[in-house]
Amino acid sequence: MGMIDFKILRFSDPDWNQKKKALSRTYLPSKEIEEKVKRVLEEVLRLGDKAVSQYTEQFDKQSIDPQSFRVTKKPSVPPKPVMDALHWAKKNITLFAKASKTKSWSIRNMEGARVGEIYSPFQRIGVYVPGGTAPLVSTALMTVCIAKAAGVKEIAVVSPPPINPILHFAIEYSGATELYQIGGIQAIGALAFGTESIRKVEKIFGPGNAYVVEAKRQVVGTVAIDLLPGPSEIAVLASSGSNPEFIAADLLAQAEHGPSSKILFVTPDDALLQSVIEAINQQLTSLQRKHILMEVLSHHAYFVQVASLNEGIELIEDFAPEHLSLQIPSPKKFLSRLKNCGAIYLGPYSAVAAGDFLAGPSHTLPTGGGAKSFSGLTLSQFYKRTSVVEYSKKALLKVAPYLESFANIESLDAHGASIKIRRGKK
Ligand code: HSO
Ligand code: ZN
Repeated sequence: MGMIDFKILRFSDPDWNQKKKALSRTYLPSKEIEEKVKRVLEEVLRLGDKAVSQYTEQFDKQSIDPQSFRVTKKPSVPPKPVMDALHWAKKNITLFAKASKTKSWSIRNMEGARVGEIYSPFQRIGVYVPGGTAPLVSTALMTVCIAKAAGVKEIAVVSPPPINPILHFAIEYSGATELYQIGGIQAIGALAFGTESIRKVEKIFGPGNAYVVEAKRQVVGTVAIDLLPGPSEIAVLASSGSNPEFIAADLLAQAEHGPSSKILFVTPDDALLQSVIEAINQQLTSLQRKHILMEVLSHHAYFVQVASLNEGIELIEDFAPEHLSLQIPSPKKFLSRLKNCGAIYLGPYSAVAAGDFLAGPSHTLPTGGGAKSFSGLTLSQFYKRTSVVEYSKKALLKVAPYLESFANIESLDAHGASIKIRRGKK
């Protein structure tokens, strides 16, 4: 084939340090997207359902009366092979979620007061499930099943119309309590502000396109959000002896998500680098989403020869990938040095697609370098935390002088008086 002009960077390149730096990313929404999102959100806040309906017509080319936003029709049960796959995924996801549960706790502090934290699930949340060219059934499972495991009572899912029938089934099967056939910025607005037909939620979860992600960012403050996941991406770090065909397949798998997906291959071994490119060229010919793959491979794919595995690790930490596949001997040894990756896959048989579909951890992960500041979706994000403090008179008296000192320093005498009044008297 050889039609693609692959971007190959080498440590021996004269401007290597510059090139290396260019792989680091910063999330900045485009001005155009930012303004459009602001306009649509303002309209949803002002006009409620009417605006949601208008934008659904304008952006999704679907004319839906607000009374029909909510999907009440029961989905048909999919064929057995689909059911079996959904069932397996749901079980693994729920197992993982329950194992990660943070328990309420308390200790005695230095003066003997009891201090602790209690966790309670959100009462009402919203989950965005993208539509588009691929019905992301696994995304429904990987958000809603976790909410369910956390004990969230009301799980309102929004998804752009028309909702694929299997996706519809998966949303209900995961435990959604409401489903609305609305998508895009207007759906995020509806969840955040509430409309006549959709009650406002406390927190919004789920991935989406650049507009949805920006809309989530803009409603922070009105509601909480999980994270800002963008187009999928993968980095693979490999050394001599690893399987170029497996590597090529994993790179292509994440690249097929969309034209702005990113892929990064890093190795000290130039021969392996060449074999991975060859394998990509070969595998590409038989894949369906070739147009997307070609776009990603030509514009957002980097094949990097580093001087050593150490340099490779540094580079990956700086790139902060959503997924990292480690194709090196004893990969676990490197885990303590990898802190900026959404999810790490160890060894040749940990196909990233297994994690995408059913391994257990949520595939909603930080992208675009966001892994430096954010973590992937976990059970704990479906909880709120409240601290609890309980003093006895004895414990309070022990620290009364300190409390009164603070009150003096901060010139807040009512604070001081609230301590004094408890002193002496029974
Ligand atoms: N790779 C995507 C998740 C996904 N893959 C859904 C297939 N379906 C984000 O990690
Ligand atoms: Zn994927």
